[in-house]
Amino acid sequence: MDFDLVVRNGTVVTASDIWEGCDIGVKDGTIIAVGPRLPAKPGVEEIDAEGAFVTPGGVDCHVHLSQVYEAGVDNIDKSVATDGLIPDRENYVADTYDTGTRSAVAGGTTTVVTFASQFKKDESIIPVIEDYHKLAKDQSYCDYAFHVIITNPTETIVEKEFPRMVDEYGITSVKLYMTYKPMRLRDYQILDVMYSARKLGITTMVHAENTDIIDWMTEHLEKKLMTHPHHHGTSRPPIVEAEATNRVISLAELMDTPILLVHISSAHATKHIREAQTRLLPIYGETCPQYLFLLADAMRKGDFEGAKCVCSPPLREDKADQDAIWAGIKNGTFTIVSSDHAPNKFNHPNGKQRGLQHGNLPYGKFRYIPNGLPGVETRVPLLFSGGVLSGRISPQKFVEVTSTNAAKLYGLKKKGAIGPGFDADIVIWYPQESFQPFNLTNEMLHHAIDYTPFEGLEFKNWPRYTIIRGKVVFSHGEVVGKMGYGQFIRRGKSLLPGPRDIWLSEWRP
Ligand code: DUC
Ligand code: ZN
Ligand code: ZN
Repeated sequence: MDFDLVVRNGTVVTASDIWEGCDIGVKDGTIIAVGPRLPAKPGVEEIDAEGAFVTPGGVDCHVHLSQVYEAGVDNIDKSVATDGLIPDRENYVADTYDTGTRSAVAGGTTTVVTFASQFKKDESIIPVIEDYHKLAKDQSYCDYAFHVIITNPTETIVEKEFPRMVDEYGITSVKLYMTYKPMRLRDYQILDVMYSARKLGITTMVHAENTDIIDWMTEHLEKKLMTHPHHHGTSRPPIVEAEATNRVISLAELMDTPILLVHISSAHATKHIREAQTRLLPIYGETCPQYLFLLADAMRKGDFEGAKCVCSPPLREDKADQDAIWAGIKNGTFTIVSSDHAPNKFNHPNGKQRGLQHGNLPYGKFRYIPNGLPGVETRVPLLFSGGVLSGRISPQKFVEVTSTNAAKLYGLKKKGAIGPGFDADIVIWYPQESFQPFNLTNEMLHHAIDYTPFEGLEFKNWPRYTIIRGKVVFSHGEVVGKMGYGQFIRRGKSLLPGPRDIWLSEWRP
């Protein structure tokens, strides 16, 4: 056959199967054959996988890049942004498309879906989408697509612009926040979004936390000077996530529309999702490596060191929450494991240090610490090393939750699998016998952030090659791909089950 790349002798894994001694034949960036001893003409590029695992490139559908920075930085409503919950990301406090996607490919991720974020006062999402296109164009090392964050769902936006978003721009998902003053939607507004999303086949992602509990707890903790970074967790006990999760599942059931609960951190919320799925509602769950590998004690370090691990929902106190999340991956409650790469530099006045700028306390005030952690590069290796190689999940489950399901959920039809017709997005691991486990340091990573929350963790393997559409972009620790190689991907509708046409009242919206 006429290949231009053959990956030889791998242990090829898909979401359902493992084939040892398997080759992958690639032509013009597409996989055209998978099987043993593929015949290739002389001179064709070959990579010997040496019996090592070969998996589909990671698909990370929860990545924040260049958010706020430049894309309407003049547009920020400072009066609401100064509550510290929207990080001011000018001065490269966070990752841009350049640094963030460089980091992605170095960790075996070949496609990211990032966010184009509307500001509350914006009356149109079209310029928002255009702004993010400008930020990403010619900047990306890997393929990319957008979700749109909706903070102001006007009638014009949901009725007239959502159809344009889907048809003209190829964007088939939105994210909503139930908390954060500058972003949150009331239940009424969530129904407005769901009503339109249902008609158009849009997947709605929801950040589910009860905003009034958070506000009340934060005010009262502050009066008692309980403002150390770890009290970020005190202000958001698991019931904060569980109540909002249960409520938004009810809204989705009323509207008969699929939703994804993003970054789920606790056993309680997981139970609500599981129960809804058991009733066959199209409710999907996402969790993240930080909830699998870190606990709240990471926020207790030093006076302010713990700010590095402040994210929302917070890391949990109780190992039982972590165990429930692992169980939820195994039993299928969690459709995907994403990074929620939401980075801020630690040693920067506009980064985590914002938490020290109020009140002269050595441990600062948690409410001003920008929420979020870097993790786009570590997600796939963490799940492979701490999941597959530690015996917690099978190689197939790893592929399912880090790649295949994400591609299906978000309508990335040519991504997420090793099979004829799929893009040749491939990760080749090191043969296990020859790999020397190591402890991670931030210097090994390729992001623009000055720390990793996973510092010191042991890795038992790491991607040896990352290949995107048939091109090697990362090899033996070095990014060899070019900025701008990554392409924008127009997405189709979700390939996972959608509305069921079962209604709770006589009126069928
Ligand atoms: N939600 C996210 O999705 N990412 C970072 C912070 C947050 O609250
Ligand atoms: Zn969120
Ligand atoms: Zn996020």
